[in-house]
Amino acid sequence: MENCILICYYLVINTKLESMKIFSGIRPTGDIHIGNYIGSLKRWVEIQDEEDCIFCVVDWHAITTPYEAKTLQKNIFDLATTYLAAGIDPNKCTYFVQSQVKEHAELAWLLGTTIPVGELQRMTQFKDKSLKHKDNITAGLLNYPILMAADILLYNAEAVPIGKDQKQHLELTRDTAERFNSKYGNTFVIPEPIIPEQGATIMSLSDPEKKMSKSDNGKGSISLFEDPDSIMTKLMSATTDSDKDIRFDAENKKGISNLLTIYSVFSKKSVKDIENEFSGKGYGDFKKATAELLIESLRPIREKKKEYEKNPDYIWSELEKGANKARKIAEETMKKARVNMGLK
Ligand code: AQP
Repeated sequence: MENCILICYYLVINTKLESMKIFSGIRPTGDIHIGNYIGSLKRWVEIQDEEDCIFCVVDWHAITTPYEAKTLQKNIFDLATTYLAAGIDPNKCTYFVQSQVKEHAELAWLLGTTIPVGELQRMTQFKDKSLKHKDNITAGLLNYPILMAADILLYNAEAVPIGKDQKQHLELTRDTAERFNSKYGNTFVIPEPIIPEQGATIMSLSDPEKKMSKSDNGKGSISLFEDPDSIMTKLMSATTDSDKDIRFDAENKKGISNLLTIYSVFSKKSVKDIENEFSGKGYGDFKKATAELLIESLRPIREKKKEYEKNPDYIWSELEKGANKARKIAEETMKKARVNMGLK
């Protein structure tokens, strides 16, 4: 019995010692889509048991593109509720809203003094979003990756679960930390990206050349809370090709390959098995089956969200507790960064 207690104690301690520090966040810019879910949130839920995770609603990032001040708090609440509905457990991780921990802004300022403007101007997301929001190319949009670097480095994160579209920003975070450490002395941990093997970029259903995106919430994107009829309509009208084979070919059959990826992630079946299952069947059958699978897979998340929405006090109080926990870590890192830079 005593031995058993000792072994259990050893396992708990050892698991804790070996757990990795993880940070990740999503912008509260509207209902998240299945791409955000597959690229990040789903992975967060899977790793929260083993790793030391910090999951954030990154509201300061949301204001870098045009938004409505009147609906921002609602979007923050919706995203915080979505995290829990998808399976994030605030007892297993730290869960909070970015703007409640002011150290994110302070560190972003300090890091900004070390990053050449050219590096920021080269970011693909800056270029894409500048084209999309031609009348609103702000310094905030340019500086987005500095704030993202601060988010990650404040918590000594060793790994960051992201979709492929954020890989370049993570590389900039790594370069920033390395440059800072070599100039001012060892201060920051160098983080690694965690990019899903499957679904690193879910493409738009209407234009499989483009990634699925929240701001493109028309026919191309499926929200986690999309109603079943709409899921069916969007899937049935998804852009495919003139061929007949249900076969994965990311180069020549982007639309069908995207649907195969989605089907595979939600069914947990391999792409090969799905190809065999649908061999000889038409695109219409496969699209209908994908829609039905999505409707059933998203149903529990939709139902849980409705339950959580009835209890906003719980959501806000968990976020506040999380912010208090996050602030303690952030303050420690800031002290080190300030001193190393010669500030008080
Ligand atoms: N299409 C995608 N496939 C896989 N992963 C994706 N992510 C975004 N789009 C896809 C991942 O989702 C996480 C949260 O993204 P975000 O909201 O913080 O920022 P984003 O990349 O700008 O997402 P959107 O959907 O394109 O939003 P909008 O339209 O508001 O800009 C990140 O890990 C991202 O990689």
